[in-house]
Amino acid sequence: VVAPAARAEDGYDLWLRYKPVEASVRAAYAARAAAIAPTRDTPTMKVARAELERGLTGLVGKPASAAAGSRDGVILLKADSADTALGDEGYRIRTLTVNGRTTTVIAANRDVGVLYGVFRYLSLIQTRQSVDKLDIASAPKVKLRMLNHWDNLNRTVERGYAGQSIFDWWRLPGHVDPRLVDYARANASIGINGAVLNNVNAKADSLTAPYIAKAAAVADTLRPYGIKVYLSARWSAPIEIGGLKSADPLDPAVAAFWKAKADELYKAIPDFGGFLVKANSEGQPGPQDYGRTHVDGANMLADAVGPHGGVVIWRAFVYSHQQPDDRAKQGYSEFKPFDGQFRDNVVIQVKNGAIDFQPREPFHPLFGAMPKSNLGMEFQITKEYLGFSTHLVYLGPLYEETLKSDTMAEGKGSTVAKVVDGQLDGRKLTVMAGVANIGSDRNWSGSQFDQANWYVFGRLAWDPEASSRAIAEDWTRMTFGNDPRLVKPVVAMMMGSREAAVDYMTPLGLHHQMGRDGHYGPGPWVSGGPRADWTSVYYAKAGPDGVGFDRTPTGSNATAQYAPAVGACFADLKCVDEKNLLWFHHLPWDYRLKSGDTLWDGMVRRYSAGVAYVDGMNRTWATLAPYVDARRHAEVADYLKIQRDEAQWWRDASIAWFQTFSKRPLPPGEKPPA
Ligand code: GCW
Repeated sequence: VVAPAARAEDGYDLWLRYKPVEASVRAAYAARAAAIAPTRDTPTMKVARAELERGLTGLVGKPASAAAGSRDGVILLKADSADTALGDEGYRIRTLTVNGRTTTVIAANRDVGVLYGVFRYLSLIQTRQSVDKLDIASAPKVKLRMLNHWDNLNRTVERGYAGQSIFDWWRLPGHVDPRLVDYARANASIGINGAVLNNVNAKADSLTAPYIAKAAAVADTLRPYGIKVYLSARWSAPIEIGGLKSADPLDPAVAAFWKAKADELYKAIPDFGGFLVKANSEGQPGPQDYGRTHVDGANMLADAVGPHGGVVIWRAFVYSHQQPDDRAKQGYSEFKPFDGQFRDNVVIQVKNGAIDFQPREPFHPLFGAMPKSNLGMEFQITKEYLGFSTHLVYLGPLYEETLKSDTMAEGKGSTVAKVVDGQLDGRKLTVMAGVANIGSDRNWSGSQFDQANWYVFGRLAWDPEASSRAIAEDWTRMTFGNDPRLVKPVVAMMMGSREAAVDYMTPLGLHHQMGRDGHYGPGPWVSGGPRADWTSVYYAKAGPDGVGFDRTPTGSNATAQYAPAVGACFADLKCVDEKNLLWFHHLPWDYRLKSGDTLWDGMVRRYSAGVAYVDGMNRTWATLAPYVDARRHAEVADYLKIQRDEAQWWRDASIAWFQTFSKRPLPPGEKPPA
């Protein structure tokens, strides 16, 4: 334990650390960024300018104020371009000559684009790129880039591992924690433009007048940063807070309740984003309680917010224990038949995989299957199934793997990314949502490295085709520093970390093997309880004959929910990628893997490889002490030790459990479980 030095680095600044650049390059940067031209001041222009000033002051020295063309090195912020390529939120940064003077122009059609451009410009200096001859244009490919907070009104956070909710409902609206401004800055810096403030397992209270006033105060704080506020709506609110007997979407009184509620919301929050809804899933109420459909429910709400420009984001994470079918099939079965029936302002939000944010899942079969509907992506940033906030697992490769998956829906190249950004079917209302990992901890995310997951989510929402490695490098440079002796090993650690977690938790396509309820640590033996599809044994199907869930035509036939070429490949042992093997197939313990190992031996080796990777991260991190400030270094080192022990725990427990079925010895060189 290191006693915190005064003003020690604690991670609060996230990737927006504006520490002075090295003396050797300072003059060169300062020459380009010597002054900022006066701007026309909208609230957003004000914060853009303030951020630029703050960043430059930290990085290269306080900028002067000077008109463009009056001297070299002036930065001009312009929100009056008419550049169709940039859209509402894009920006262009160029080095131009004004009156013979070198000038950097950060231009956009709207002020929020300027703000994004400012963050981009600062990041160039933060990552030590040249700002001498700039010509950069960038516009987001996805329209709504949102965080979904699963935050409860009592400030607990469902699946949150970073302290309490940052939304302090007790003190709002009278007091707005200034921390919300830093939250807004961080989000704007990566292009996030929406936040759902409350848990999808919603309480109707959040829609009462006092809470609307609180949400309005949050909205006022986030607005200059281009971030809209949304709320999760509880389906049964008309009964709970509206005094009605029913929440039937076809009951005119129910529709009138929601219309009045929408009017009330928009009066308080004129740019309110809309509703997020979890209906008829895991015990939440929904239109099916009245014999109605998801379409009836979503469209009724859509009609309430539509006149105000609002959207309804309806989650496809729907499954029921009364439905005996493979849970992996239920989302598709529920929604696919409704393609084309939702209103234009409805988005169906689909988790990346068909079960639930597992360390690895094949892409959800709904992607590509609903071309006539708006289909959004829901990733989980908080690491419910990936070791909470103590395990170092960089999620960039997980997101990228899903986004690059080819649905083949409209032939080769129909990637999930192209579904999500609307390219494939020409859709305009597009969504990428991330379940936030943010809380009241000083470092926001519970661990230093989990900040990278927030960061990469935002960057990929801006451009779903970006490279998670390049993003990891930017993050590392901005968060820790630019010394190549630091950057290279840290990026390497990050890039392999997700695969390592898959290996020590659920190798070769295994899934849902964690402890019951808490979802922490191994629990492959979990069985019984209220429902089979909440147990590990249901998913692993381990027995003397082998292991794995048969989702081919001889089993649940979930493979038939994919485009024929994709489904056929998943179902074919010669084609399926071994990383998804046991997701789709039930195989004997002596099945031969590509390596030549038997399935049993190969599984054991993968568990061990995961542990070995974490060992490696511990060793690498120890060598990086000279390049990282002491407090953050020590915290990461402590967490890596926890992760090391827990990777071993996962390996040992899993091997011990599965060996009771395989009844085979461990392969040579493998240590028996402790
Ligand atoms: O993964 C499960 C979580 C629940 C969550 C649910 C959902 C908000 O364990 O905590 O509830 O998914 O996504 O709705």
